[in-house]
Amino acid sequence: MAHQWRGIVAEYADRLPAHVQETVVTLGEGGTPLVPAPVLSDRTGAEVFVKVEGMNPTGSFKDRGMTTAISAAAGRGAKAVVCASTGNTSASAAAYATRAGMICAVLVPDGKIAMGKLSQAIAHGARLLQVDGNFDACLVAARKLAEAYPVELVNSVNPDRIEGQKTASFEIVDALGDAPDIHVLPVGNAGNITAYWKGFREYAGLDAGAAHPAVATRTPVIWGFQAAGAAPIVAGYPIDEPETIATAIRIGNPASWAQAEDARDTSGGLIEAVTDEQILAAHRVLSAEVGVFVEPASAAGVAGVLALAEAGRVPQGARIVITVTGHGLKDPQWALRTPDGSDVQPVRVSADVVSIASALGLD
Ligand code: AN7
Repeated sequence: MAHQWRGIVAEYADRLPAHVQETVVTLGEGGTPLVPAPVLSDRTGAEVFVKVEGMNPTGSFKDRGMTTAISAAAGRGAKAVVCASTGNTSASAAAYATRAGMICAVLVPDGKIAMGKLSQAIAHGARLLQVDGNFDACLVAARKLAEAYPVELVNSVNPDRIEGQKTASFEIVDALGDAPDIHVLPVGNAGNITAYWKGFREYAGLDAGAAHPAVATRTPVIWGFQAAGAAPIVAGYPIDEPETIATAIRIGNPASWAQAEDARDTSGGLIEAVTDEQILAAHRVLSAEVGVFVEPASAAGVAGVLALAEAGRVPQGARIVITVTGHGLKDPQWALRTPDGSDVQPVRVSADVVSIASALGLD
């Protein structure tokens, strides 16, 4: 049999802590495609790739951190885990906890998570509670629950999550031969930007990577993008009532705020905001022109790069990797709406070839 990708814990064993490797709980996460995006290169004057994290087992990047967090919990003999979630963390936690034979409790903001994610958490047997409050309130409650009761917290404030998620940076460097000039990603609770920065630094022989031969000669500049209605890091203060159609990043008080600022400042990067309109326009470019279907939050990075390109702020010829974080099937309704907000209606035809050819304009 040809070599099959074994999941990030086995593939990057030498770069991950020993305690996540004793009882490995994996669904084969990682090894996701790094896809050249010539359409985005043309529009920006840069050389653009997208790292398609929707290709993970539950359809988002969260699986990288969940294999490590659940493996560590399993190694300690944990029986139950809890997370707060805008959707993807709950889908991933539910799948990995089920795999490990653990109970998984998830706290989600009432009515504000995409249907695909809700159905995943339920399908995988999570004890799902819709909380009367937003994500930030859910996270406060999840933390308190984990402090007072025998359940482990698997949000990205759990350092094992960051360890797993940093492997996306390793894969990018392994694929390109060195770090890109600029790495771009959406920012919500800010765990992923923290993890990418850690991974890029370690692969460049910095921090914990000093014990290993350096794989990259440099670290990239980090660009993060928040949704305009949920952009606390851009504003400089928490947003009490965050609002955006990109429900995955509808977060007003990110847990890893300071780490995100460190990634931005140490890398010489930026964290800026994109509007819902810019997010939906980028979503359409990705699906209709690049061939990659993502959920709205995942388009925030592309929206940001396109906005900066229009403003003449993208360095020409730079190699840019944009992480698109979650699959379009999580939240598919956005594809069925035209830019002016009306519903897309499929064309109906009778089952004869002449009508079909005529409807296709082939006659
Ligand atoms: C598709 O699932 O916070 O900045 O609870 O689902 O690491 O939070 C999801 C976040 C980007 C932001 N893209 O990442 C959750 C949750 C997608 C996401 C983010 C999320 P972070």
